[in-house]
Amino acid sequence: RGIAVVGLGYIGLPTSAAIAAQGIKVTGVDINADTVAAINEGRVPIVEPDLDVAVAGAVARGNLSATTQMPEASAYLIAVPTPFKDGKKPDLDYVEAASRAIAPMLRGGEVVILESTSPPGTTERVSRWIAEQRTDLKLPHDAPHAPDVHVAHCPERVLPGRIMVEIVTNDRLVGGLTPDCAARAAEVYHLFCKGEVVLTDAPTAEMAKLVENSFRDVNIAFANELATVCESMNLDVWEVIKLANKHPRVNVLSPGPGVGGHCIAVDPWFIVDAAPEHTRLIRSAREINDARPAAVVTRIAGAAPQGSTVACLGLAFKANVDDLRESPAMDVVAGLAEARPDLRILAAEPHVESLPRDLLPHDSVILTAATDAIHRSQTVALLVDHQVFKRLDSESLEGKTVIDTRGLWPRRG
Ligand code: SAJ
Repeated sequence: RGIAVVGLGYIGLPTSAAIAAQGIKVTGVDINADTVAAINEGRVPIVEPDLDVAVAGAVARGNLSATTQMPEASAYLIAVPTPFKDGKKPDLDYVEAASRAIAPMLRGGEVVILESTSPPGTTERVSRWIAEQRTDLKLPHDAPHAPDVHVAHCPERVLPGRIMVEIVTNDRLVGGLTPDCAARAAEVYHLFCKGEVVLTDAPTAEMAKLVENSFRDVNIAFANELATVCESMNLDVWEVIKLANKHPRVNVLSPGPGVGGHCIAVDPWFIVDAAPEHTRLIRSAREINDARPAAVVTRIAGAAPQGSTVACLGLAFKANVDDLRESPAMDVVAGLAEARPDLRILAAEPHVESLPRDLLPHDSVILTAATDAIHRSQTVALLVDHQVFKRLDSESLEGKTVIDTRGLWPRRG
């Protein structure tokens, strides 16, 4: 029996490909039949450097196949989404569905590993969901000394844009419901990880993952607050940060138009939800970062003359990726179109070919090339620091009002 990876998204598919690259049989499981069909043809439904080659190779060699039916396997890796429901509660429905789908396939001796970022206590719930369906099996939450099935948490830590590298090189935390569960799960990671595999208990691993992303969120919020302060004092925040970072123990992150993606803007809420009375700083950081797109809209709207044309460069959630979901740049463009219907907005995003669906209702927004957008606009707002935008800093920006939310271009006179 091989390894089953449940959920073939940004984590599950690269993980499947990385394990299959070691010559191990991997079955990827997804509820989306189109995703399954694409993968079985060696195609990749998401864009991530080097993932297409890895998947095509693994499928061609017969080490990776995809299915909508849960298979029998010796190890199950759960990599399904854990969103924050209606902005209020962690949504564990996908984890529960995956656990319940795995339960009937178990014979004893398997290890079930939760990779999805989850609130503390979720790994134990996986064990309980399985136990509810399989009263014939001993699960580690109530039979810690001799469980039939081992259950552990191993949070994913890869950075979009660098996933295929980091999935192999990153250190991994493996938190077991028992020490034996951690040891069993670690064996899976030793198959394909070159980084250190560190063993701990499940709630500590769950919390450590949330801390990693909250640490980054709080530090970005600090940078964003500095940006607002410096703007009010007419100081160049980028210069201030560059100089402060000359101190050997200071490393301020970069301000921007907000925090996007599905992780850093979500995971801190799991900690706030778990301990609302002790999380003033984490909550404030979230609020500061969430307020950024609207502040950028106000800045652009204040600079753009009535009836003029504005170039908005970048729609992706961060530099050098094509992912537009949960993107502050998208929020800025949509917010500007709503706040200033008199403006014509020329949006440029080199990673997409047509205007994203979310912007279609805004008639004043048109997708075009960055050079064209700049040429036809009086006001230029840089929203994403894509490398390809760096070299646009030339005479083309001469005489225009430039709002560089990422500090990509040197400040002009
Ligand atoms: N951002 C800033 N300023 C910065 C750094 C980032 O405004 O100085 C913005 C980005 O533009 C983007 C957002 O923050 O909108 C998040 O980008 P990111 O590159 O910081 O992180 P993600 O969401 O792509 O990936 C994070 C990573 N976590 C950490 O670095 C602690 C990754 O390792 C995790 O695996 C991933 O979340 C996840 O899946 O949890």
